[in-house]
Amino acid sequence: MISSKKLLLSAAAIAGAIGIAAPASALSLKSEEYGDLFNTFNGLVNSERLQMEDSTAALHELDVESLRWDGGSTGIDVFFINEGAGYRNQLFYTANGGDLSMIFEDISSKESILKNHDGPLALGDGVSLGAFEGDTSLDFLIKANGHNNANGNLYGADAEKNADGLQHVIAYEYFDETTQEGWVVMGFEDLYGVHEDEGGWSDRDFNDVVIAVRGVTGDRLEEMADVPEPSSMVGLLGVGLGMWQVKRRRKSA
Ligand SMILES: [Ca+2]
Ligand SMILES: [Ca+2]
Repeated sequence: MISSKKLLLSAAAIAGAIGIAAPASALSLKSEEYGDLFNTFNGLVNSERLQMEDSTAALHELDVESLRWDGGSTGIDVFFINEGAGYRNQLFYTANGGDLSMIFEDISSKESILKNHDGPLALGDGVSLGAFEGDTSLDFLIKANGHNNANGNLYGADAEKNADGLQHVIAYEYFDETTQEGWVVMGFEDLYGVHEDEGGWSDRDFNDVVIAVRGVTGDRLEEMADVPEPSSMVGLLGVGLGMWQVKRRRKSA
């Protein structure tokens, strides 16, 4: 009989041999130390579109291009919250614009909004990226359907670098009063182009990959002056910002 340890070792060896990341399930946001955080974050994910309403005043939208390591001694942990994707997306990060490092090789799950019977992730699975040195800017990117298509589009925080020139990432800050820790909840859109209402093929729902990240901070959007409105965010925002949008539209009409 083969011991479970041997099985794990051989799985890791196979993963290494064919060049994919080892199974990414070292951490779980459902474990006791995190209290109810998984449910809190998962509750922000609507099955149709990612909507994060600022009802608790704990959520602030962040400028996704400003994300950086918060300098904490525990490093950065990334947790998978949910996916509403037909694609099997991959998640990467870069530090200070360096090489892409993989976080999740196949973001699909038996438990997610758009389930996959052979999806490898459990909701809440997490990976530790470790700590960094000095000021470290971080970009989180998805490769659309990357598990099935090595040439899938990469979508990160810098919209100009995305194939369609649109923003594919949103980020919200969440402060957990229980643990006194800051989190960033991020949603990604995996479809190319503008919304179908504008003649495109995308639903722009930003729930194709949803993650929660500990150890990262960023600049709040509402505190930034002279920032051009990311037009791609129309319809994604909570009630407060939605109203702001309506006002802007009226102004410009
Ligand atoms: Ca899926
Ligand atoms: Ca989508």
